Amino acid sequence: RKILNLYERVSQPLSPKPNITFEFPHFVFPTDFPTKPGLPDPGTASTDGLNIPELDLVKTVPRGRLFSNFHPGHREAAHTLVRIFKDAPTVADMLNLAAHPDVRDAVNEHIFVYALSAALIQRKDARSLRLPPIYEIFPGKFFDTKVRSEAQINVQQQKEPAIKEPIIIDKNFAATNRVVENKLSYFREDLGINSHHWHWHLIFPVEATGEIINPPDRRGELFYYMHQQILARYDAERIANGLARVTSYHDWDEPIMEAYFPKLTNANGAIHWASRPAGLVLKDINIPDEGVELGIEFQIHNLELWRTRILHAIHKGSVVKANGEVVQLDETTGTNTLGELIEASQWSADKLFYGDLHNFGHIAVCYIHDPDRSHSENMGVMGDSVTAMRDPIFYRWHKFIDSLFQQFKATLNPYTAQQLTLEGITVNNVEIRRNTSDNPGSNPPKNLIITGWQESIVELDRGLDFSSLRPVQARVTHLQHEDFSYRIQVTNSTKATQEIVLRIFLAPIADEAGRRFSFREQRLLMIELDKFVVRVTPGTNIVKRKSDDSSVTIPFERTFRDLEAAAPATPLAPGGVPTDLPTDRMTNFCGCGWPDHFLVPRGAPNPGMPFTLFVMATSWKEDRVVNGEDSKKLCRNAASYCGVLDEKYPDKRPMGFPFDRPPDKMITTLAKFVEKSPNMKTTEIRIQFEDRIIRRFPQQ
Ligand code: CUO
Repeated sequence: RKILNLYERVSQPLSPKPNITFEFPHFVFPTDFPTKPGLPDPGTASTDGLNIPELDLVKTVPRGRLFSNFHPGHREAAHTLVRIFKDAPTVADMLNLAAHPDVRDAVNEHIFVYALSAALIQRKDARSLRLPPIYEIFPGKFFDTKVRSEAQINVQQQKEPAIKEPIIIDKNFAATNRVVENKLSYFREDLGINSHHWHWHLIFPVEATGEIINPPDRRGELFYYMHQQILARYDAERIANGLARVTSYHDWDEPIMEAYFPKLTNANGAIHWASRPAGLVLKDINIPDEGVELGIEFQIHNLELWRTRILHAIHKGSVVKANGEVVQLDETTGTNTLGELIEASQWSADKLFYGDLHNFGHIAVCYIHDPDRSHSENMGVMGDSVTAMRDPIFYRWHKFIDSLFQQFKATLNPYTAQQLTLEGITVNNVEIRRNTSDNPGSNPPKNLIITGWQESIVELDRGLDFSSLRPVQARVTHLQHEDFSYRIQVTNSTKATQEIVLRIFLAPIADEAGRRFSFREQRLLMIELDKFVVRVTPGTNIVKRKSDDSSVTIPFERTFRDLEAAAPATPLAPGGVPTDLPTDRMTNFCGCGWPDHFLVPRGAPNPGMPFTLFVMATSWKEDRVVNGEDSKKLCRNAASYCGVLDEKYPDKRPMGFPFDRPPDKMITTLAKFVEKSPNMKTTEIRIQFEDRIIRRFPQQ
């Protein structure tokens, strides 16, 4: 609860604050703070006589300004605060420091939330603590300005926050149907998808702070894979909506024709995120230092130069470090090395030479409307990892970034038969069954998944600065699918029980015009649905697996509360602080993970959209990654896209295996690819979208 309090109305000062009694009475702020070497000297004494660390660098991004974690100056400011929080001797000291008005009310609110969240994740002594969903902290990054006004009217009129009368969020608020790209707004503006993206970048920051010297295991490869999977999923949605797949944005002189008008504002409505009208062209960025805020300057020519150098490295098969050492781009570590280089992170082989390509692309696009800020405009949504996925250009930019990785993958030898087969294991059959527990007598057709809309409630009062007296709720509509299970028949023809990894993927069969994909195209559209280990005894085995158990998703309850299952609004204590918060209001710290409600693409109306479901068995003995004895397996819910906190990535194979590399050129269809390996199996399924509200409880 104390942590939740810290996240309440972060744009408003804590003190003096008539409506909120802040609760840290028994924490004593340590007067000798900081105690660890390496921290800045204690700064000036605060009003109540306690010393706080020097925050000048943190304050280079003033309060009230938007924050970009792709901007090196902003990142430095944020990481200075992360380090201060991490270096506090105890969690209590850290919270005390965070709650101090000279910190909480003095630093940029976005940086405050970023730094506190990052420190809570990175501190091993804070792992059991939870933080609220990012859309509750900053509703302004998710909901239309109109929602804010409506909430304000409700609060002023003292309307009951009854579940039956929440503010209704229009799922198409950003544009009309005349905008073709708006067909995909249910994906791009989804709360769970954007929360996932924020968490991913929070867990895998571009720079380490404090004692972390090594990056998380295979961090660069995860950057490639997680974003590649976003593209595969987005393309499946596009095809379902009759649109062509995303085209790479690599001709930077070309006007960007897909506009985006976010209609977002900050908590007090004073700052609007910039719109990006159609037809703008990238310009050199030359933002001067303003007041205390650090500027940024680079040319589009820099991006071109960095791209050339990176492609040079890919085609030479090696990168050169700043000290002249040559690092081979081999099949084991090459993708990871490139990921660090392209993003670019602190672990780039040579950031001066290979540059900051991906991050600066975000910056160039987010200031495209006012590249020197001569109009004093704010940045667009591409600047913030919480909002970037709302803009159609995000996908085009990342398609370009992905094309660099794909060019590298094309330099690797195709997987050999030995890498693709598993002696003694045959996958005979795979099918999908819908869960019939609600209706036991029914016998739904096999290999059909139904999707539709679901309504869920979100709480907005934490993030709206006028709402300290009354709860504010909103009802959002999001995609949902009915529960289903996989039923996989595996024959083990060896004499012993075997532990195998089952890898499940899904990909559209044909493009928007009905033309069937070649294997070269379809492999790039493969969406990972699940990956898990099972034991198979000699003979025939039936493996059943529930869709909710997916290794790519976090459970529904971590994203939303179900509308009908939701508890009544939390009563407010005198002073406006919620007295007791049910745990399902909170997102676990392991908030990284694809949202369960978006596990499968939407599909198309009756008779549905055809997809290939693919299953492959590999050997767990070979693929297993051994972690130390003290392995805690924290945050392992969504390991496929997010890894496991503090541990090695739990699968030795390249991410996306076996589809991450182009196949032998003789293999032109997926059927030919599968034919040679009895441990693989495909089946055709359909996903049928029903344009109505479907109810779905998570599986028990
Ligand atoms: Cu996630 Cu570009 O890396 O947004």
